Amino acid sequence: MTGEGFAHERKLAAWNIGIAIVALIIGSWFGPLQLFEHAGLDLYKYLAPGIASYYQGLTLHAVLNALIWTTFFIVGFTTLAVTYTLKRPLRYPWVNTLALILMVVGLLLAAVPLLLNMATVLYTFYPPMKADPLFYIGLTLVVVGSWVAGYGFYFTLHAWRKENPGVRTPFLAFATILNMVMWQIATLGVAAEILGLLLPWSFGLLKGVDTELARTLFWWTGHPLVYFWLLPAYASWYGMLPKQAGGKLFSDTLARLAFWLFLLFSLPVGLHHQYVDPGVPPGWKYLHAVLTLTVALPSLMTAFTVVASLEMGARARGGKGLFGWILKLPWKDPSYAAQNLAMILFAFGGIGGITNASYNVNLVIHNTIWVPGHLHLTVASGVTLTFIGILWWLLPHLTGKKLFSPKLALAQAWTWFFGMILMSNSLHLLGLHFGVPRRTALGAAPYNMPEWRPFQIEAAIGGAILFVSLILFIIVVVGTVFASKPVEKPVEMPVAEALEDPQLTPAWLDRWRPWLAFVAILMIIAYGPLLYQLISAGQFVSPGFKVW
Ligand code: HAS
Repeated sequence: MTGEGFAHERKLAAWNIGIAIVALIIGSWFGPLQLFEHAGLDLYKYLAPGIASYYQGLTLHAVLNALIWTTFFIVGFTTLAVTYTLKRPLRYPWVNTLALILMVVGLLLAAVPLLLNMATVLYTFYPPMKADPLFYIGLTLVVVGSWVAGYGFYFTLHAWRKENPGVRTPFLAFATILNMVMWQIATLGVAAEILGLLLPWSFGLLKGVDTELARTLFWWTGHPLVYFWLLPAYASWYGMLPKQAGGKLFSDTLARLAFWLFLLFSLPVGLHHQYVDPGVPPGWKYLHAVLTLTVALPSLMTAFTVVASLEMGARARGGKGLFGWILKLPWKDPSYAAQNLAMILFAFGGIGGITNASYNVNLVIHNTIWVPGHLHLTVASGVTLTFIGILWWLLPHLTGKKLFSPKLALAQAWTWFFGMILMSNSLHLLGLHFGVPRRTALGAAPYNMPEWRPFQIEAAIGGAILFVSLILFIIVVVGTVFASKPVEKPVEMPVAEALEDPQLTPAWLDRWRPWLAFVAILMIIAYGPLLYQLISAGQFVSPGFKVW
């Protein structure tokens, strides 16, 4: 497929990615406002009139950025990655069209209560905070739509395998489809939570809810959710970025192994979000802590393989010395630079993640503003800045128009980078040293301490830089779509070749059944007895609260 082929697939991808971009722009608008509020500068009434409270803004920020931007972008990106690298159209295009319709209807339904302040429950929607039923129905449809998109990809892969017996699945198709499989298993938890507890409760059919059971089902989904965001970024780092750097994928075998390990270990780890929950016995927390440290392994493998691939590219471009090669990477290409900067920030976010996973350190930072520090280095930097970098080739690929001002796109990446450094550094320090709480309108809190102020100002400066970055992002996107000249020749998806022929990759790294069986066994061990215990001791008594 060239930049001009597969019209239906390209249209589907364009819709998904267009919606994702709008969600990112609206959602990100609230981020700097939150940091300004913490530093004592409440700008909501000027820049977000109509928003009832800090908490409604925070809910919109997190739902739009963490759930909507990511899910729509990932489905759109996967549509292109699968069809481009399998070199065939979708097997049943109507399945993926239906998926898009379900996701859009879900988004619109959820938007109503969100905007009317009837679902100010933050993105984790922990009960006993209670939202309007439309919010739960809307989110369910978005998730179901993403499942249906997944089915469309599986049918397509199945057809391709029949047409190409014995051929290794191209890496990008393999990696992005694996992510959809992982997502389907991951979202069983939140599906059970919403359909079995929250929706009947919000309709008044259940008198009360069991908050511990609901949280446990939520985190069944909640942690693998972060790998659902991360794996497409990794797919780009492994399967595209080396090409953009003039190199090759260092090891197809290692890359695939890392993805299988993610499928296995990203799922049974949710309890590391519940170390402080009294209703979960310590043995289960210990098991999930061990598995959490295991899931860091494929990320460490990724750091090795990706950096090796980039180094090969830089050396092919004349790079020399132990670190001198880094200067020969294509830093002037905004698509490349954004992704490499994302990678650097992610390395620090990952180290923070390993810190969080350690039970005793977690007790210090849990529910403090350290956690938003961590999540902004991971999902808001490692993932989002990578997706933005992908957009800088993807928009010209989809629209047939040149990127509007590569210089502004480059400035966007660097401002995002520096803004996130200032913001995350101060949030980490505030959480660690002072135990400053997260998810709190700190500017209005009577206990806001003078010694917090310098860090809050640092975070607000980071927020201001990020605000500039957001404006640059809007200019480049709108300029490319509406005001740019046509490209001279279609922009191809950058697909990196592997150093060794992928046919030499062991066949067991291209077989699904044994891995899926391992996943089922691991999930039954990690969650089966605990869920049995929680359900049989269930206390469905808590009424709902509308806090803000
Ligand atoms: Fe996390 C909380 C543990 C990764 C996101 N995490 C969160 C929350 C979010 C989030 C959103 O154990 C908050 C949820 C909430 O609202 O309550 N996290 C981990 C661990 C990892 C990890 C062990 N997190 C992520 C990723 C995320 C994400 C990825 C989003 C995409 N996290 C936790 C824990 C909590 C938590 C606890 C609960 C905290 C609490 O108490 O509430 C690991 O997977 C991280 C492994 C990663 C690495 C980094 C590898 C480095 C690479 C880059 C190499 C590049 C280089 C640069 C070196 C070990 C791959 C090259 C440069 C050149 C120039 C070439």
